[in-house]
Amino acid sequence: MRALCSPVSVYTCDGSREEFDRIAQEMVLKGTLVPLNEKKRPHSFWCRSHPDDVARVEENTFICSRNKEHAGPTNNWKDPLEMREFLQELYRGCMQGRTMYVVPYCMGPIASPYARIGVEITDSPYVVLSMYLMTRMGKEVLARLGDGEFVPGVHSVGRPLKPQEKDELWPCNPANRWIVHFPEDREIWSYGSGYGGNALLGKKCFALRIASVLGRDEGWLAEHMLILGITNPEGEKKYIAAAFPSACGKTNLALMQSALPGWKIEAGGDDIAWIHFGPDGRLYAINPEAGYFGVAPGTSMKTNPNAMKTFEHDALFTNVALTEDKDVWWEGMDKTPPSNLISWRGVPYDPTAGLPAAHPNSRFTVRSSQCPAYDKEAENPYGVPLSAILFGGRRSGTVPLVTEAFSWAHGVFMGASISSETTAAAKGEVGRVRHDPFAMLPFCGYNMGDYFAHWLSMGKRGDKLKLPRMYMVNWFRKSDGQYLWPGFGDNGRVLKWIFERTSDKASAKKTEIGYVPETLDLSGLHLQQSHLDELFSVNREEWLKEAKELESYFQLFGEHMPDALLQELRDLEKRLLATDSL
Ligand code: OXD
Ligand code: MN
Repeated sequence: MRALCSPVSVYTCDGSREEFDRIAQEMVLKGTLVPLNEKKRPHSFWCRSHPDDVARVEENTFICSRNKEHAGPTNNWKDPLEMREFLQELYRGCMQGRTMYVVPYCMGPIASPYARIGVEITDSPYVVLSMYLMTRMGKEVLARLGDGEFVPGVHSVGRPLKPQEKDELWPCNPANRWIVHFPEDREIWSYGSGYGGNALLGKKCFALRIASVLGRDEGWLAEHMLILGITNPEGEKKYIAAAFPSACGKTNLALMQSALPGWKIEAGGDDIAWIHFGPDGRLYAINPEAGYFGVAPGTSMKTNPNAMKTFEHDALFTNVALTEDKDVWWEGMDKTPPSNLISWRGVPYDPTAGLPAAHPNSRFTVRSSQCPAYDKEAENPYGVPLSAILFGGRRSGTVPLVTEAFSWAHGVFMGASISSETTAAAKGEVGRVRHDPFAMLPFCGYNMGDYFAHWLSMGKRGDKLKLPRMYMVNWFRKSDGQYLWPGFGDNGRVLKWIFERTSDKASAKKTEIGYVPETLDLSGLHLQQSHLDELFSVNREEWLKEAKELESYFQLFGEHMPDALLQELRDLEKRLLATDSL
């Protein structure tokens, strides 16, 4: 890679704090990082990206399997040999004038038998700092690696420097971005972007796209899911994993403080879960990451106090606004913006201009162990046993607050049916409803139809009584433009019902689409009865439309679409059409 990319020097990261400080200091001197107020937010930095490098670029993301069909209809595909030839030219000399950093990192606790090692080569010091916060990284990883296997990844901002040329604050190459995966070779090549999932290769590229392929081949699951621990007032603890599309509240749910007294929620992970069968036949989840790369706007002491406390120190903020006294601010932190803000574009913020001070996909990057609600079991090498798996999306209509699946296959059908309104986490239009099966649309490294089949096969391998129960949730239902459900800490009420269902202690009503709560603990919450009714309502007309729409979506997968899911769809339609179905 050194011969191909021609960097000035090569540096292997040891993962120490001294190293972080040294690289951060270099970036401060260059002007890319601004140190925040030491008194208010010690050891933290503000950073702004290039205005065109602010989100994941799905249209430039490729799965280069040998056979196009193996990438499936939901991924961009290019022939791997042609792609390799193209990349050889693209990367030639791409790191001129820059340091090549070699970042050995471990996804999962170092001692975990389920953890995997990656090595990211990058010419971005911002990526090095982020990997330090987001993963276990450096010397200890090299020691574990020995001469074992790792997933190689190369990342370049795609902006070689000529001799004497002055660098930009955020070098990148928006006109020429490539996020490329070779699933059979377990390899990642990323070019042209320095932001988030495009550049931190351990996250979406490895822990989801490549790992989903590893999971298919080895009999486990790599999922876009948070992991949380929930303890009832009697001290019994269970674990829940939940899949939601990007920027739909996974971090808020994972770090939540339940509105119900006595119910404790602990955060295991906020974005990715690797799920294996344990020796007792239950499914166990580890969080491959060690940090949060969370969406900042909307995060406040009201919506997510644990997140606010997590990044009180040792945090990196990207594309948020900067206050006069060198602290951070974003929309939703509090009602009125402080005066004399500097916007994410680096200019004085003009509140009358109608533009946000922080970019909607601005982020905080911070170690998860700093979270006051951090679940120590997140370090358990064998993971935590799952009692329930939730699937959710952002849907203003049709989908009730919570529905329990009739069976594993029905739960897989629920996962496959998720649709959600698009958000700022990916480049493109915001607010358009799109299918996002298992919240994995941009992250599945192989044919999504085969992925559905893999989920079904996991259920067949497991003992029915030990498998987690599955649920569909929707915090975002609206009436007259208003959210019907308060969300955030009040989602703890839904978690309580799920907790008790998994011990067969809560009652449910059978509907055409699954079980809904007979009663939910609404103590202390004053919702209009009509709103409550609407939250749990199943409108047959709307669901028939939904089913018809799903039928045409599932056709996309042709013969890769498992019969068992088509059968689930037919059964749903039958229940909806029957007058006395229940
Ligand atoms: C993320 C995403 O950053 O899903 O987690 O976009
Ligand atoms: Mn995500």
